[in-house]
Amino acid sequence: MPAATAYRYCFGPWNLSEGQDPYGPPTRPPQTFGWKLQQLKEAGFDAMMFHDDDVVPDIDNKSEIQIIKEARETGKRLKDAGVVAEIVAPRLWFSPMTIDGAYTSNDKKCRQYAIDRSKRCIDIGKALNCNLIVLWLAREGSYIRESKNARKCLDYLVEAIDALLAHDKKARIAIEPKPNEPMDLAYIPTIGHALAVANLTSDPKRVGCLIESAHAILAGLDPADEIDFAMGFGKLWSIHLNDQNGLKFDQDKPFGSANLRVAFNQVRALERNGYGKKGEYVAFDVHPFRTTKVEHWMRHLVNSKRTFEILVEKARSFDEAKAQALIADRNYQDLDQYVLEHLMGV
Ligand code: XUL
Ligand code: MN
Repeated sequence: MPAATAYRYCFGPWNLSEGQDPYGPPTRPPQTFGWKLQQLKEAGFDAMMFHDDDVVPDIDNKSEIQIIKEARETGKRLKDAGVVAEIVAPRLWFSPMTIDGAYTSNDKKCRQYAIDRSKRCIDIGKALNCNLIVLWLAREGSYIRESKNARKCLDYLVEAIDALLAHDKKARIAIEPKPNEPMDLAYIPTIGHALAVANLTSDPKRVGCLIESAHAILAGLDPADEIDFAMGFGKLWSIHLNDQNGLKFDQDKPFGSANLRVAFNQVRALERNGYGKKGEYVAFDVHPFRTTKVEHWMRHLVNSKRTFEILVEKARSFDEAKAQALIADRNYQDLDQYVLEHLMGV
């Protein structure tokens, strides 16, 4: 039997969010990067994931030299703390230049802004000793179909990714699909789309994907099947585990919070494919509930990690022989019940 994976864990500064939503202001005061780093260490996490402007705030108003200088300073703080930078993602959805999309904006100047900003993001990654760049393609889609030419937008996406691959021969790009929000519909809604786009680029080996549980659920898919699919191509380079109660806004609930069985199947899929054995991290893209008090600010992360670890035990203690016998007998009724009782601990 292959050795069991010893998982390593990650979250981002944005996962210690302050509680604002479209209907109300923050409910917790902002905290410094140093405080977040200390929380991460104390809770036994190994790595931090970043947006470019988590590392260099106000990035659009800084020179390339200043950006690298600040990124190196953060790199040193991480090194001193013994924390790895797992990924860096360009925040391509905030600027006035990305109102109508980033790489797929109808305005050439805006498309160029998005490419230039993404190149700076790769430079920041380098300064943090991190070559994995995540693209959550937030505004690459449309509100109404007639506003954009989806065929042209596919070309724009490939051109942008090619420009990033050429900027740094060591950079790897992981596309994080999401079917909607903020757009009505996004151009890269699923892992199948992400991997198909990877194949159109100049160096498909360097383009993979990141699965987020909630995003797969919003696409009407089971995240476990998305994991098996991506890992069949050797392309799952990071994962954002969380949960989602049905088809509504992106909830980023604690892992397993809405559907423990769906969470269990994600863990089984990660286990059977050997996720983590090539150094991939388990990241939790979860947010505290708006009601969370300051003194409970880390609970959603600590609890998600604990649920994951318990489900790893559940996946390892699942009686495969019993399951296989039920499968051979096409007795999926009792297989279903066995899964429920295994999860209930009876
Ligand atoms: C948005 C989302 C992002 C990405 C990183 O739904 O998940 O936080 O993970 O840009
Ligand atoms: Mn995410």
